[in-house]
Amino acid sequence: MHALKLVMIGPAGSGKTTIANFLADATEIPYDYYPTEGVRILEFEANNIEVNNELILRDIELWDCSGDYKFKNCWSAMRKGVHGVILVYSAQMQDSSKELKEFYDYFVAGSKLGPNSCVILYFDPDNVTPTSSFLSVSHVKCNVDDGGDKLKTDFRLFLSALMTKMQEDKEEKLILSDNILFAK
Ligand SMILES: Nc1nc2c(ncn2[C@@H]2O[C@H](COP(=O)(O)OP(=O)(O)OP(=O)(O)O)[C@@H](O)[C@H]2O)c(=O)[nH]1
Ligand SMILES: [Mg+2]
Repeated sequence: MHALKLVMIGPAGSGKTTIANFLADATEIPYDYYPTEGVRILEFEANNIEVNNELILRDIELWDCSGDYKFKNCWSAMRKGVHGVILVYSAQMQDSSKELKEFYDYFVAGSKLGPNSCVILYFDPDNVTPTSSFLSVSHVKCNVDDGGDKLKTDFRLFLSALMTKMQEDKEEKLILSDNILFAK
């Protein structure tokens, strides 16, 4: 089966590379901030993902995109064939809700994906209330330093919901095409 393409996007310096490395077990500690130039693609396997009561193994292509607008001309290539989107923001930075909305509109709505195909990961070590206003998208607080296991579990839950939804959509399409064949 082809790999599941996930795009990770959010403001520059919000923690995408930190989180992506952690999820792909490619963490280099200590990690300093080096802006991502364009995009990095991390390939790894996610196993034991529950889809319709079955445990599935799936290849993941995690696109760790730069949040810098100078790479905006790459956005269409980043978005192509995307299955799910991970939005990242940091509550330690100035309010990024405007940027998040722009990323959501382009990468999620613009790919005809719904809020279920997206998750928001936010870094908030000082427990400042999240500023994001996307109520229909699930928000998951994360910290690679002390909540690592939780982050991996939350990621797995997101994959499970995403792949279940994709399977349902596929079955619905099959039923529809069968009905069309019958109607002919
Ligand atoms: N979000 C987040 N950031 C962390 C965490 N722990 C440390 N950081 C720090 O937050 C900074 C974020 O840096 P990156 O992950 O490179 O930021 P980025 O979003 O990839 O930035 P661009 O590639 O420029 O778009 C780093 O200095 C990290 O060390 C964490 O658990 N979550
Ligand atoms: Mg980065």
